[in-house]
Amino acid sequence: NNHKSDSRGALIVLEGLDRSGKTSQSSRLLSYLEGLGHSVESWRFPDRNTGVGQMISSYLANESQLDDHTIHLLFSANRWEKRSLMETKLRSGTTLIVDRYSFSGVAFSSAKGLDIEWCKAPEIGLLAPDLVLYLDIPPEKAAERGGYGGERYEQLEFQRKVAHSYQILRDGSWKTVNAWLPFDDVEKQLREMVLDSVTTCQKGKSLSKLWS
Ligand code: NYM
Repeated sequence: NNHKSDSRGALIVLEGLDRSGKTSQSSRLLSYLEGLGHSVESWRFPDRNTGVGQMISSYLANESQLDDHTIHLLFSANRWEKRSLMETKLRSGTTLIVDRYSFSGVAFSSAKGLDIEWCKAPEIGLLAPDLVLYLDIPPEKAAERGGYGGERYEQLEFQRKVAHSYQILRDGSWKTVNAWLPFDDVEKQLREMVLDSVTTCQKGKSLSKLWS
């Protein structure tokens, strides 16, 4: 194989509780990498723009009721419907900063009591991230930030369970950042980690699949 053709964009995922700062940090990272001249896009899951995404959105808004397993599979399907575009973008050299991914899927559903292995199963075969950034914040501190909307899951008691699920899911490859530090400090730490991953993927790194 020609190693030059292995150069690609990085798949970077931000995970964390609601109100941990993922969305704001994602957009900062996007501008940062753009400023350095990289090809980069900001994505998020759930992607509410697809048909499946609209079903998810109405569930989250409490406008529809779904069995816990059913909504879990919809979240997963929402990632599967974007999988091939994701691969095309990465191979064409575009870095993707993704706000939530399979780990949110497993963390939130298993926090409801679903079996963790069952939750992971539909994620098998999706692209594995090159970097998972965990924005770590105690649930109480996240709740103090206010701004929980009226959506499902946005309650302190449930967020505590999600935090516990994330703890079980986290492995040594995740990079954890203390997300209750001042925003600029968090941003600075994230920049370094992201740049490192982008450089590694540029040099050539094979794409792998979940769940590894
Ligand atoms: N969520 C998100 C899940 O329960 N499963 C998933 O697979 C994903 C991607 O949706 N509280 C939950 C976490 C959030 C909610 O996400 C909406 P956001 O980032 O607030 O739009």
